[in-house]
Amino acid sequence: MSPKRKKRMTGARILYNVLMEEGVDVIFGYPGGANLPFYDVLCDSNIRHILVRHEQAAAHMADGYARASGRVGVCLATSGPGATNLVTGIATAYLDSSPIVAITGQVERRFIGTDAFQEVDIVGITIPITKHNQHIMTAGEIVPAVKTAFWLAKAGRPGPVLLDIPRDVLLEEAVYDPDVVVTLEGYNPIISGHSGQIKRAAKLLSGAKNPVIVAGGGVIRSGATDELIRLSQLLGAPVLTTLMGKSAVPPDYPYYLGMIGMHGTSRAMEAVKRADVIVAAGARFGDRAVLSYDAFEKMAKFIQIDIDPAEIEKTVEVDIPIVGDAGKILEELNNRLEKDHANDITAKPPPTGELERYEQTETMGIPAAIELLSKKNLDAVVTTDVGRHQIWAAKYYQSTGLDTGMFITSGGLGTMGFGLPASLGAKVARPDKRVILITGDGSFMMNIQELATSSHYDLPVLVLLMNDHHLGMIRQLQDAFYDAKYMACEFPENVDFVAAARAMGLDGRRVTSIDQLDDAIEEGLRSKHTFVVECLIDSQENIPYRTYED
Ligand SMILES: Cc1ncc(C[n+]2csc(CCOP(=O)(O)OP(=O)(O)O)c2C)c(N)n1
Repeated sequence: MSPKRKKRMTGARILYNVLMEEGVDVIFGYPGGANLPFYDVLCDSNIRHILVRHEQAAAHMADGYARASGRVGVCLATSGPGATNLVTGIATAYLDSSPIVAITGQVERRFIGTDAFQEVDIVGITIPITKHNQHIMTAGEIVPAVKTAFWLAKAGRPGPVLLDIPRDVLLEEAVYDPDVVVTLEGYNPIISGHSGQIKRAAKLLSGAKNPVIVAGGGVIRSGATDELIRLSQLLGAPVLTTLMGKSAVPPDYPYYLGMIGMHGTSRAMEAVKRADVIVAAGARFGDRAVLSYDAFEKMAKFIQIDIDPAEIEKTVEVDIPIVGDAGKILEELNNRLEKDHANDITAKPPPTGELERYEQTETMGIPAAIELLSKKNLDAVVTTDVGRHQIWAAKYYQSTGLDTGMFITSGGLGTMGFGLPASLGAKVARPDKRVILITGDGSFMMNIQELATSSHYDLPVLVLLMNDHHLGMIRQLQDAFYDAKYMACEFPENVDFVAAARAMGLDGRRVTSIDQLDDAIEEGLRSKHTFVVECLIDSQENIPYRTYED
């Protein structure tokens, strides 16, 4: 069915046509009374629909799809509880700057404001967690609203947009005009950096003794890796990343020193402390990355590159702010350095020594399991959940098969339950790639129902489940800060995750020692379906936390 141009049709049909025009090939959704008119159109359409088992998962799938493909992910829910179930997924995408469009059904216009059945003000609820949201009150508004939504989701700093459409707007007729041009006066994201600031930055860097580069998620979103590496090589500057910046540079890049911050490597933190100039690209100096704002500010001169002017100096005083696209600015900065300062800079050789490695032991611990998987150097997209396993994965998953942007994690909101649906969204986006999920028993349970979605649509993911029968991160915090008084952090051994996978048409293997793990992973890699490798973790090894002083 190809979209018809300039004809009268229902709002639902208009919505379908404009989504087609925007190149949407898949929607992650769940039906209800308020969005059924749209499902009626989707019934025999060219847009693939993935029926999830919980709307939260639809939002995470759209997010995983967006991160793995660089395209806009789309999720769909009904009014009321369907819409509120999307909220955690929308907030997750917002905090990690992931472009998704969420479409919600709404009660009919005449009922709005009457506390009608399944009425909720989802536009009001999502104001602080969307880049933009909108009530669509007539069918004639659908085309400009959808075009605006897709443009805004991707323009400048990416993020989620929500469109709320009453049921009767989907049913009423209007003229479909696909040629409507949308312009947003006043919203013009700055792409190229200010040339004067770039000149100043080049001058500062050319005189720096120990420049370092911190790469955040913005480097990945902007595709700035090549220019970042070029800058690092021009200066001989170490590259450090934030959690969101992991996979911005290849793990075997000789100047790469790992992650900074609370869970960073010693070498990265030493490099930061030695630095006289720090270039932060697409990194927002979050509290977990910086550790001590006071100490951080005194350390070095800062050059901050960010597409979002709101991020400049939000937390750290900056000497040279440059607003714009990270890739574009780094390119301009590199050109400037080569043109004006070629004789002033001598690139330092790459730092010697190994990236922090985990010494593998016989114990079935999380880092040992992750290192074993990492050493296989698989060409894979890796997603994680939230907890100790996430941090171990960020530290020790250093596979050379990890492409830029293919480490997908909930860094900003820290959403347990993100991993499984995000991995399925990533698999939909990248069927050519193997997808691996590293998760914990707490997080996995939060969206475990999506194993049924994986089974239904045959979306294979290798799941490495670290079952320590604990909310390990909580246990660790109680260990460190509450005199080891453990409360509400232990789960009894009453869930057989392999059996749960089998109950949903999949398979898996439970392993109790590290020497069984390799076999189980290999079996999972051979499987054509999602395979759960449940590792019974016998240690309560804490992740290293560092303070600024460490
Ligand atoms: C939705 C949600 N609720 C609560 C938390 C707080 N929290 C952070 S980590 C964690 C424990 C995670 O446990 P698990 O998934 O088993 O991972 P582990 O730490 O054991 O590796 C909790 C409860 C959170 N991040 N997200």
